[in-house]
Amino acid sequence: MEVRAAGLGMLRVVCLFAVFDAVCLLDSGMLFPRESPSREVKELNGLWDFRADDSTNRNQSFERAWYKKRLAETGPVIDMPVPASYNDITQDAALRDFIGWVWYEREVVVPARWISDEGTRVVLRVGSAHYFSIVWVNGVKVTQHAGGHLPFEVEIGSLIRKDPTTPCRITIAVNNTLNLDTLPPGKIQYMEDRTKYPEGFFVQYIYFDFFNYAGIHRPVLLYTTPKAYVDDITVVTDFLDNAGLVKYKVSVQGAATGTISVTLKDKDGRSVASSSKPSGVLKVEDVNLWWPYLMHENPGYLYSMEVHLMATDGRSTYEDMYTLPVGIRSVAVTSTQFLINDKPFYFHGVNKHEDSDIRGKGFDWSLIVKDFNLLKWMGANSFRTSHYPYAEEILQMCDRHGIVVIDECPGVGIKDIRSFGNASLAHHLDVMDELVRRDKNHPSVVMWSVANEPASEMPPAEFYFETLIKHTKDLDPTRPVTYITDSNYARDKGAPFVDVICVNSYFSWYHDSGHLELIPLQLNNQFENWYGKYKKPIIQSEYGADAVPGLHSDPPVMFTEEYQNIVLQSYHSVFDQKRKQYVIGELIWNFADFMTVQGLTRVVGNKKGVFTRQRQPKRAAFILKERYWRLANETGRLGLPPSNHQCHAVKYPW
Ligand code: GCB
Repeated sequence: MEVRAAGLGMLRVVCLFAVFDAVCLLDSGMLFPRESPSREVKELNGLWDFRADDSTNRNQSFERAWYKKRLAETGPVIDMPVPASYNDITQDAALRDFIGWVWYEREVVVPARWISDEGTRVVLRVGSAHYFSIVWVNGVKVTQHAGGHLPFEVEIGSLIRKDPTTPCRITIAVNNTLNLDTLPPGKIQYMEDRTKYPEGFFVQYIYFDFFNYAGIHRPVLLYTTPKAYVDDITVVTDFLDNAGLVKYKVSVQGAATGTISVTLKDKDGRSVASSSKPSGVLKVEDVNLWWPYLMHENPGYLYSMEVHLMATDGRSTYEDMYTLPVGIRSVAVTSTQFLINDKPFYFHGVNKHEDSDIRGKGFDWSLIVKDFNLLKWMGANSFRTSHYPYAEEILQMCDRHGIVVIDECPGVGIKDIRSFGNASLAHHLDVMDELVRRDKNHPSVVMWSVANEPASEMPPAEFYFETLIKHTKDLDPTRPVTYITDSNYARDKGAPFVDVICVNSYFSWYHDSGHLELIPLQLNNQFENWYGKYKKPIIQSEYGADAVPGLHSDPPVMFTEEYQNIVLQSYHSVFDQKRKQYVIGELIWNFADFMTVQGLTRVVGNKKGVFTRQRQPKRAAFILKERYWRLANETGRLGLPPSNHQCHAVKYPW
């Protein structure tokens, strides 16, 4: 590791760790469920019974209390896979476009020991369900949750112990209706013109450009912990010379007293630091830092932090073990650079969606692994979780592979002035609490994005973003915060509060259509104006053009692969000038084609992907691949020919 200015490094460590104690999240933690000698996990994925409440008032299921009996006794049910969006599973257009409550139900066999052992907590956890969810166990309501992209959980041990002979019936009702205070916001409009619309006809308006897929999108599971358990762990990392520093805090629930031991192990299982305090700093000599992909020969290095709790409540003793992967790295922003481990980091990556054929936004390991292989193949070192938090398993992949993440909350489509009101802001703050609580320990997450393209020119945006960004920094003082703007630099009200300016622009597409020759001039001015006004580093957080795969024309016209290529190349020539100054990244819109609502500007979805929805490359993917590998060699300090990388099959002449 290189030696750096020791005084400055020390100052940063002191400042970073001093603010650590300010981190104050929700009442309880949200550790990812992992098996350990003291914890078991039982996945409830697979087929569930399913029924949509298509009554005219969309409320019959509650009037008739469907949760009280087996769903099949309330009416006809169908098979529904979990996790998956329900929209594209059947041949029924009404279910594809359904707005309202849908019901999922499944009976679960709970291991006898979980029931008989009063010292075991049994937790039901839903990775995510879009958007409102209510959960019953054996007809008793146990929890509810608002928000479609973050996990929620509830302890159900006492309930299933009431009558151990009855099977455990889990009922989950999910409603995808969006209103002006949800994230993302939406609006229901009833159509009154009886010459055009039948009685009760309504539409859901949304202000974002992806299909509002719904259902149980991520794994549902039961897991156990002892009655006294490790509830949360927070780590903040840095380094000084060749020593890694891991400041940590462990919180415990279920016991007033107990002893904790913390051991940090390297990849080979060797202990490199340990402590017997619930909080403190672990020092790792000769540290292996966590490096991004293509910035180091050995990216994504993870230590394992083993936390061991022994606690007693007077009568019984409980032992709990939880292992957290920890990557040791630092993040900092200057007026012209983004630094990871004190080295300039240039984002050459993509924007994604959780989206694919049939399963919609449903979690799917095959898709995830394929996407990571494609990212590495094309030399992408980063992505933004446009426009909502992705599954935790995806962030774990990023940690392991060194893919850098801008972690975005679902604040997309805040366009109506009423969505800047108090109720919306309060919900937005809650969502940031939940997001930071879930993702704070991922080394891959280097920045929070609190919104995408809000109407940031509206007067209330100033107070809204000042409050939101300050709150996010209070939650996590260790990471920069941004939001993504498409507003004009002169009118944008939130930019004074962000650490990095992220700008989306679509020159020669949504305006000056067909005029590819204007891109350099307009893009150059965009950068100069934003930097001139704010003196903050800039990421081109979106740019691109639709291309229907297989459509060709020369000279290029819109929607052909050639047009998409020229758009990309025209942007790239400007990036190459500005990245030597203050542009710190470029994220293509989009990694892959994705589904949207039907409309005049969308041809079976948004076609700005450089891969098709089935993950086959368009010509643009090869252009990006060549560029990203070249950038990796220039900016990543890799100094290696691309052939040294197993994911890289084609040789280029540099
Ligand atoms: C944007 C949005 C993104 C859209 C994209 C487009 O600015 O942030 O959600 O899909 O433009 O293709 O119009």
